[in-house]
Amino acid sequence: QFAKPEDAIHYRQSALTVMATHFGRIGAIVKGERPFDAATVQADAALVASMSKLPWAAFGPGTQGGKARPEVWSDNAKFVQASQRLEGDVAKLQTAAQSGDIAQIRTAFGAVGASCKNCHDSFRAR
Ligand code: ASC
Repeated sequence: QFAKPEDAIHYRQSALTVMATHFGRIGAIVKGERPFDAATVQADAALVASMSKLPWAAFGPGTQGGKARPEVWSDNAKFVQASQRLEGDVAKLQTAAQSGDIAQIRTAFGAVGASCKNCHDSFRAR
């Protein structure tokens, strides 16, 4: 799937970067730093949802490196579980975005942020 481990690392970092960029744009709205616009939040949430599916296939055997801790591979079931928690929370963020209700979006945004942090705490090097 990836010719070299570096290609997998580049791919997963890129997917996570795009995801974080669009998540951050929702964050700016949730924090009141940018005006609320439902269509913009929906577009960003849809991108976050799409991107959230991509990184995990690029953490295959032999692709250790980047900021990934060895636990990604040695405790893989927990890593997979953390990625699935994120995907579930992101799906809820997308539903909230479609509702157009800023309070729902804010709550769902917080849950996604907690999922990001949950995985980073165990699996990303500091
Ligand atoms: C972000 C981002 C993350 C998460 C995390 C939440 O905007 O880039 O990695 O939120 O900081 O705790």
